[in-house]
Amino acid sequence: MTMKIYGSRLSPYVARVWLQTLFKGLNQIEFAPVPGGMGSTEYRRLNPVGKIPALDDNGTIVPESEIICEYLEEKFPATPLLPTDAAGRAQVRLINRTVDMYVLPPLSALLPQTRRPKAEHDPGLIQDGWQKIRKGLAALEQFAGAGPFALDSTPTLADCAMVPMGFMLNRSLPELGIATPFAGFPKIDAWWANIRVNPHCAQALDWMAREAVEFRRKRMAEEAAKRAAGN
Ligand SMILES: N[C@@H](CCC(=O)N[C@@H](CS)C(=O)NCC(=O)O)C(=O)O
Repeated sequence: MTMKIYGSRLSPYVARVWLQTLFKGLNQIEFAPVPGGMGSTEYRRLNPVGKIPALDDNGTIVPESEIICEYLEEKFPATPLLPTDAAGRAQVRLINRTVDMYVLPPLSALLPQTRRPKAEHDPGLIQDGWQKIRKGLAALEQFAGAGPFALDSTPTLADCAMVPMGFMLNRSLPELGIATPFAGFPKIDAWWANIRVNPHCAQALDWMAREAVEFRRKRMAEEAAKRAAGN
């Protein structure tokens, strides 16, 4: 049986694991739809939290993107994406935790705004969310290394977490009036400019850009229908 990752690669958490598999050349890992669909009893039996991604390694289920990445690092130690020294490993984990706790959650809270007509945007909510995201970005600015990758000249799991984050911020926030989310964060801004030179990052970013268009069209239609039904 092949190893499977359940969930759409448009999720920044799934995309992070995808990027790891690209860097490591793990072609045997298949990205598959959630068994039974999101919210289903079938999927909750595998992952009680119900979120994506979850890894299915021949029946061993590992949920949570960070834990999956660490699992794959241990299982496939070739082309390591964690530094060998304790300080470097801590730096990668700190960046990943900052993305997970202080950037993606406030960004997720703003996403429904991007699917509403501009006249229905809530400026207070947007400003509040943006201030929270800025705090997370300020922490990343401090924790990141000299580049060109998130730490130095070698890609790590920190890049796997930050690339999908960068995609989401730069795709969503301009629609809410925040044209250049990385302005004022010179290290992160330079990292974002450099990252596309790497073919794996470029592959993931190009795919996400294409797929996001269709996903968004469907979500907007669903949400407009829900709003209309509520009126
Ligand atoms: N801490 C989780 C977060 C995963 C997460 O929030 N995934 C979202 C998709 S982007 C999800 O599954 N949302 C569906 C839900 O909350 O029911 C991880 O790192 O894997």
